[in-house]
Order: sequence, then structure tokens, then C-alpha cells
Amino acid sequence: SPTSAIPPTDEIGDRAEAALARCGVDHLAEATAAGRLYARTPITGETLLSLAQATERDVDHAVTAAHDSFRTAWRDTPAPERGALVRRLGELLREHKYDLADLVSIEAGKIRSEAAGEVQEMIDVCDFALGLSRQLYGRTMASERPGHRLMETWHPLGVVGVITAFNFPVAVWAWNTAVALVCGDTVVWKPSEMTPLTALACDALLSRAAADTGAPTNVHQVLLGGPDVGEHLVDEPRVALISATGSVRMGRTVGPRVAARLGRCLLELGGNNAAVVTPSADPELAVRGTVFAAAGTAGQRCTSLRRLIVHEDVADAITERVVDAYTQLRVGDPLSDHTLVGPLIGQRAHTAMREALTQATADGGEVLVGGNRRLEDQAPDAYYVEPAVVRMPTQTAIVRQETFAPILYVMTYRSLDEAVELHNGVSQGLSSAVFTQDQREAERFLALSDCGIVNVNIGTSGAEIGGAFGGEKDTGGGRESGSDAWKSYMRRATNTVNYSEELPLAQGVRFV
Ligand code: UN1
Repeated sequence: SPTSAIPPTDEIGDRAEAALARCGVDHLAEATAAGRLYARTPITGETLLSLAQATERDVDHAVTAAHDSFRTAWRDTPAPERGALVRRLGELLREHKYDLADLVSIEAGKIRSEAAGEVQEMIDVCDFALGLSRQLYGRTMASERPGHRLMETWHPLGVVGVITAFNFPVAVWAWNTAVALVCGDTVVWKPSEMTPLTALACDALLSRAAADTGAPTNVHQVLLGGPDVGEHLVDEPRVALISATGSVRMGRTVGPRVAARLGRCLLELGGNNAAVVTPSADPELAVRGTVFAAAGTAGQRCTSLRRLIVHEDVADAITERVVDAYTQLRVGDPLSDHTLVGPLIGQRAHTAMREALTQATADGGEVLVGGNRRLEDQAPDAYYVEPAVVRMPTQTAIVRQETFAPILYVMTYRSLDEAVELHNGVSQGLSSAVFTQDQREAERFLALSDCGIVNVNIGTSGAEIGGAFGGEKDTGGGRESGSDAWKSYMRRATNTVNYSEELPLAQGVRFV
């Protein structure tokens, strides 16, 4: 496959600093030897600068500040006024779209178009949250008693701890933060330790939005650091909701810890997403949908397509076209407009990909295209790979595991029931797709896929913000972003109001 050349780290560092300065990050806290966090770029694999890492005391201070501003100001600010903050944030994001996109490319390795698309998700969710700020609707129910009103009202929850992953370093923060803020919550954010600069830029833009709209600046706090910082946040009793995005392994740690203090948790964990291609599928759509979902973002979306389940009558034709498209994917510098596949985030991701390919081959799989490392001579510390397609005889253990890299396993089926069985036969349940022009097949798949996201004639990745985003089973069950996902960020009160002069008891109970 073709490649694009890798720029020197100095040049990338200058570009990052310019973007940071434009976003309002002028002062980067000096790192002490003890608590150092390195900002790196996967484009060259080298260090850009070192930053100070949050301590346990910093976590305490951040939560105190967020909690105070929740109690003394934000929860009592009318929701439409809270919306003004998010509206201003949306304006600043429009203004700095390409600054943030640059930082996303530099720290997460996303190609320009996808990085800009991620910032667009932030802008979209700000618009959504602004509308929501006038629509935090509760229901009114028919009371069984005369002269009584039964209703529910929604109230701010408190401090929300947001933990995000490297692969969507800004959009997932915005989904949580824009919605939490209009819901009257304050936010403490622990971004991935791999994307600290991007996080500082978001925090600076939000601070500016707060200053411009007269909102308390303490409504948002950011804590840079590794898993230990996340753990302090997770254990902090004043954090009402932990919204965490990451691996299933991370979720298995976070979930029980939050549950132990009876806190609330919203988990967005791994996916192992599949598409079923039926004999009636439009081959053009199926192939294009597959290639973007499987090779896009170098396979590093939680919604990335990892399994292609193709009817045996069309398997050869579809696979051949996918393989052909893969040979043309340009791998390399994500800042170059011609690149389609940027780097993996780091060495561990590359090792995991190598090991998965070795295991798949040992299981009888055949690598049809890709899998090789590229550009090693130009950037020995960066990990560029050719996305791989592997034909598998069966759905072995390695296929059932999520490897966060561009590997697409292809399997065949005979009956739709068999396809659904294979599809649902993994522990994760995030996103799924069927390519078909047969309405019965489409409807049957919509009903039987056990995922939180089920698509027809589009791939598994690239969801719009208007829907609720999240998945079932090991994916954690949380829902974020659009639809009524806001309800997770508020507490519901059921209210009964008696406007009569009697005191009838419910269920016909009599007492004195
Ligand atoms: C993620 O990979 O963590 O649907 C989120 C998508 C994006 C969000 C992905 N809108 O692919």
C-alpha cells in the first residue's frame, strides 16, 4: 500500500504549541521529577513536552472546587441560562475547530478529516445540549386520588467524574460535559494520559466560555495523570456519577469500586462489532461501509468493524473487493491530506495486533492482505501498519476478543439464524450492521442483534450524536450523547401534590 512521509517531531511540536496558544493555553505547568507526564505524538512516537501530573491532593482540590460550585451556584442557575455556557462553548469550538483537530491528529494520530469530524461531534452535541436546556421534561401521571397531581421532576445530580480514552479524546468529553452542564452538574475530567494537550485546550476553551457568559469557572476541572488519578476520582464520595470510557478491563475495576460506595456509573467499554452481508446486499455499499468501519481510524474506534459475517454465496466477491480496496489505503502521516490510515497509538497496540494475527493464523486463519509494519525506517518509534483482512474458518477465541487495531476477520454463513448466532456470540455488545435489501432480513436483524447500536446498510462506526450511544453486555450498558441519555446525569423526583381539602390515602387504605 502507498505511504506518506513522516514529519520531524520538532515541526509537530511547533504546530501543537501554536494550536494550544490559539485555544488559550499559554502556561503549561512545569513538571517536577516526581509527577511527570509526557505528551507524546504517535506520528513519530517521540515526546513533545513534559507536564505536571495531578496528585491525590489535586484530585481532592478539584472535587472540592467542583462540588462547591455545584452547591453554591450551578444547580440553582436556571437550565436555559446554563445552556448559554454550552452555546458559547459551541461557538468557540467552531472558531477553533482546526486547532483542536490538529491536536487530536498530533496526540491520537487521527487523519485530518476524522479529527475535524470528531470536533464536529463536539459542536453538534453543544447544539443538542443547548436545545435540551429548555427541554428537561418530566412526566405528569394520572393520580388515583381526587384533587391530587402526580408528576416527576428532574434535578441536577452533583459532580460528574468523566474518564475518557485516547481514541476520542475530545468528542466523548463533550458528549458528557455539554449534557452534564445543562443538567446542572459540574465536571471533573480525567482524560487519557496519552492526550493531555488536547484536554488542556478543551479546558481552556470551556474556561473562556464560562468567563464570557458569567458562569462560575469552577464548573469544570481537569486532572492530568494515569490510572491512579482515575482511581482517586472513582473512590471520591462527592462524585455522584462516574462516566468512564475505556476497555472492559478498566470497566471491571471502575464498576465495582463505584458500586461499593453506591455511586452511579455510566460505562462505555469495548466493542467487537460485526456486519452481516446478505446475498441481496448492494455490494458497493457493503464494501465501502466495511472499509471505512474496519480500516478507518486505524481500527481504533470502539465502534470499529472487527468481524464481517458474509453469506457464502457472496463471500468471495465481497472479500475480493474489500481486499482490493485495502491495497490502495495510504498509510502514514495523519496530518497529510492524502493519508487514510494514521499510526497506532503505540508499541503495545502493535504487539497486540502482531499477536492476534499470529494466533489467528495458528487457528487456521489466512491473512488475505495487510498486517505489515510500515515506515519503520522513517519513524522507528512510531507504529504504522497496513490494515489486515483475515479469513477465519470459525469464530475462535481470538476473534471473540477485541484487539484495538485494524484487523478484520471474515467468516461465512448459510442461514440468517446462523449469522445472528455468530454475531451475538461474543461478550461485547456495542455496534452492529446488516447489509441487505430484503426487508425481512433487515427487520429480523434489527430485532435480534444484541447490541446498543444496530444499523442497516451503513457500517458500525460513525454514529451521529442525536442518538443514545452505548452498548450491552461487556460494553457496560451506559448511554451517552443524544436521545434521553441526559437522564443519567440527573436525579428524578416523584412528586405528589394534594390540592384538595381531604387526605385520601392511596390504595384505599383507611387510618383513623
Ligand atoms: C469511541 O470509539 O469511543 O460512532 C466513540 C462513532 C463515533 C464515536 C466513537 N461517533 O464511531
